[in-house]
This record gives sequence, structure tokens and C-alpha cells, in this order.
Amino acid sequence: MSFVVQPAQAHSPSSLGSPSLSSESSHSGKSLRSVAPRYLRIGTAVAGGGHHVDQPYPDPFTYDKPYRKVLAKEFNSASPENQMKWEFIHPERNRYNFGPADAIVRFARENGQVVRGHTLLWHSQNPAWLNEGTFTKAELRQILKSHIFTVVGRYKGKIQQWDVANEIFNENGEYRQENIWIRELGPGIIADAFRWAHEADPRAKLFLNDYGVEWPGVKVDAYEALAKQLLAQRVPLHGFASQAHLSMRYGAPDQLAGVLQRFDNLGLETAITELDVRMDLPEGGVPTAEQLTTQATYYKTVLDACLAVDSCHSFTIWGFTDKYSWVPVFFPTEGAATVMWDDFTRKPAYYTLRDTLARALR
Ligand code: 9MR
Repeated sequence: MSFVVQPAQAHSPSSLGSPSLSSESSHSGKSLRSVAPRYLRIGTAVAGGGHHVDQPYPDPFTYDKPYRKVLAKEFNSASPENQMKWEFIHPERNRYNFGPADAIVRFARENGQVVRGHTLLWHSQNPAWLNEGTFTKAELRQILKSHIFTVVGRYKGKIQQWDVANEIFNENGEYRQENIWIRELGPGIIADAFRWAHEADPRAKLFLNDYGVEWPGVKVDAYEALAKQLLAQRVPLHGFASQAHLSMRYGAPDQLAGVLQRFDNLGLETAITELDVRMDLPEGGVPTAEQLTTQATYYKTVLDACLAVDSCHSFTIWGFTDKYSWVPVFFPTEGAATVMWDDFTRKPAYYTLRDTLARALR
């Protein structure tokens, strides 16, 4: 994906902010986390780093007080959006930058939130010193091992789930050759990453995480085969997660429960880790009431899938306000992908999630 920088548009059309699928009054004033069943964590990405760096606003998590208030009130799980990625936390070979990640972990602790660590082995957002360096295979392996022990070790006991391997297969179900670790060291490195992470924090649940796995297909088949293989080798793999970056261009994720169930059947945990639902914006940039209703049903379909599968204990949306969404930066004609407008007023999707959580079996 390439960077297309476009400042976020500020809007909160009052006529469209009113709920259509469900009503504000039924749980008015209550938060998502407060109505959710106790076994289910409700999470969000915590905005900072990545695309935010090029936007005309200061670091959201650090400086936006109203943002922090909503973050603390609505969610009981937090995923650093970029702050634990290699380029951010390990910017030079012999220097780590823990400050921003530490601040999120502290905030989470103060607000009764667990943290999802993201991520340890990925093809993207790696620092230049790693991408452009010349290393022997033995050195590369040592670099990965030492990174995992350092980062996972630092947050030992403070991370509920780690996305150990992120987006390792392409759409054809083949290992991604742009992943430096897989390309240089072979896919066997994935098992090592899980073993090292487990050694560094034996209580953290270790996940495979990807997008494009919301419908059955070769990519899901590849993950299922890998999961079986790792489990047979007694590798400490604990979970499979669907990111669920959805676009209303491609239809509702109505087979997601079936996909998650396949991993549940292997004895794994499952999770939704990065849900958002983008749409083509009409001229003027304001979604129609009908689009917002459709968006709410997509959000509900994903939550229902998680609720239907026993092992799904973590449901995370990739940001809660359009003000900071990655979507318009990467897809310039699409947007409005989150559950709140720029000023944190709620969209129908928010109320639908809250009603669905309140009605869920406990
Ligand atoms: O939301 C993240 C954005 O700030 C970064 O610029 C971008 C760079 O790749 O990554 C975004 O988060 C991604 C996540 O880490 C992995 N799954 C896809 C997410 C959206 O691109």
C-alpha cells in the first residue's frame, strides 16, 4: 500500500448521527465495555505513529484529551496501532524506543484494560537499518530472537495477546516473499518466533493475525494447515485472529463465524483484531443514512460471529473515530469507516454494537 496523505475531514452530520437500527435510549450513557459480557474484551487501536505522523495534528493518544476520555470509558482492551511495530519501537539496531508503548501499557493498567501486542514478525513497517542492512542468516535470526526477547520480555505479564506473526500469507495462500524473515530464513522461522515469544512471556496468548480471512478460501486453508502443523509440533500457538478490515464494496462477512469455528475446532482461541468498515463516500464526503445502516449491519455481523464462537474472547475495532482513521489516507475515495464521527458523536454502528453486546448471552 502506498501513502496518499490527505487531511481528515471534520464532519458530524446531526441528521445522520441518529441511530436507525437500534436506539440510543435503551442503554443511554452506558459504554461498550460496561454492557459487554464479562468474558469478552472490547478493544480499539490506540492512535499514534504510522500514518498519523504525516497528518496535521499532534500525536492523538498523547495530546487529545477528549480522545483519551472516550478510550478509557468505552474499551477494556487496547492495541497500540503502531507503537510496538519494529520501525517505531526498534528504530536503530542498538536502540529501542519504548516510551510511547510504555505510556499505552500504563494507561491501560490505570483504566482496567488489557493490551494486545502488535506485532513481532511482519513484512511491513520494518526499520531501514533492517531492510537495507546486509546480514548473514545467523545474524538475522539473532536479530529477531533478541528483538522478541527484549520487547516481549519488557511487557511480560502486561500483554494479554500478542500478534506474533502478522499477514504471513498472500492472497494465493503462499508465504509472502516480501517478509524479510520468511524470505531469508524460510517459513520455519515462524515456529521459532512463537517459541521465543512464549519463553519471554509464558502467559501471553500468541496469535496468527491477518486480513482477507473473513471468508473461506485458500488463505484460510493455508492458515488452517499451518496451525495444524504448528500444533502437531507442539509450538506454543494459542490463537487465530481475523483483522476484519471490511469494505462495503465486497459484501457482508456472513461466513466469518464458520471460519472462526474451524480454528476453534483445533482448540485455538479466536479474535477479531482490527475491525473497520469503509465505504465509498458520495460527493461532499458525507455518507447517506442508508450507507450508515449497511455499515451498522456489517459491524453487527462481525460481532455476532465472535459471540457465536466459544473461543472468541477479544473483539477489537481499528480506531473508534473517523478523526484518526487510517482509511482515507490509504483509500482516498473511501472513509467513514469507524463507529464515531470526528467529534466522537456516535454513528448507528456504535449503537448497534452496544445493543448487541447488551443482549449477548453471558
Ligand atoms: O493503522 C495503521 C496505520 O497507522 C499505518 O500507517 C499502517 C502502515 O502499514 O498500518 C496500519 O495498521 C495496519 C495493521 O498494523 C496491520 N493490519 C492492517 C492495518 C491497516 O493498514
